[in-house]
Amino acid sequence: MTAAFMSLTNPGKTDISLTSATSPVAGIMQLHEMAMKDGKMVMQEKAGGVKVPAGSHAHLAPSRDHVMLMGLKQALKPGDEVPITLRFSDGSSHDLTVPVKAFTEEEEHYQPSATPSTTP
Ligand SMILES: [Cu+2]
Repeated sequence: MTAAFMSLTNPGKTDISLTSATSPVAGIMQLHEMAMKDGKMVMQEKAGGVKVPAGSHAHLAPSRDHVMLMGLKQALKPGDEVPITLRFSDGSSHDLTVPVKAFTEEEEHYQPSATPSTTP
C-alpha cells in the first residue's frame, strides 16, 4: 500500500477542502480516512474531502486522513520523489513533491491498541 501524508495550511478566511489529488505515478488517487469497523481500523474514502479550516491546518498522517495512491505505474522505492497535484474546493491547486519512505509501522494501525500512540 502506498499513502501520502502531509500538513495542509489554510491561511485564508474561508474553510476549504482538499477534494482530489493526482500524480503521474498513480492511476488512481483517493482521499481516505480511518474508521472503526468491527473493532478494527479500516480505510474508507472520505466523503467531501479533507476539510482545512480557515486560518488553521489539516494533518494527513498515519492512522488518520491520507492520500492513497493506487494503480502505481512504476515501483516506488525509498529516496524516490513523487510529484503530486492537490486540488481544493475553491478551485485552487497546489503542486508538491513528496519523498518516498519505507513505512514499517503499517500493521499496528490496523490493530486495536490500548496504548496511546505518540507523535514526534
Ligand atoms: Cu488509504
